[in-house]
Amino acid sequence: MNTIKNILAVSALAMGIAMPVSSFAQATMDQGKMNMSQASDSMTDGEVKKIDADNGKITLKHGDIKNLDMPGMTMVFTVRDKGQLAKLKPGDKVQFVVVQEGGKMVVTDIQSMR
Ligand SMILES: [Cu+2]
Repeated sequence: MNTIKNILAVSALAMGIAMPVSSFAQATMDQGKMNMSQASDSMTDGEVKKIDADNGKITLKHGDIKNLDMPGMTMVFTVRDKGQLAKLKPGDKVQFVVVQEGGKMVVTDIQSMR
């Protein structure tokens, strides 16, 4: 009898400890997922500096890229869809979406603000 009581007490205790931990882990994970999906959709402001349509590259002076934790700077991006470069020219104000893919920054969407 005592053994069963002890087991019950121990498992109740273990559950009391385990529950908050797992619900905390769950909440953290959900938040992580939420942040990621929000981040991948977030547009970054920028200004076109240079376009290399043949190689699908664009030089952008960009604002803070929240999803990549990158402060504003001027840098070269690879554009996934080269066709999107056709309607842009240096000096254009743009909004773009950039993701990190295999260590490379890839612009998945870019739109002129005109
Ligand atoms: Cu940058």
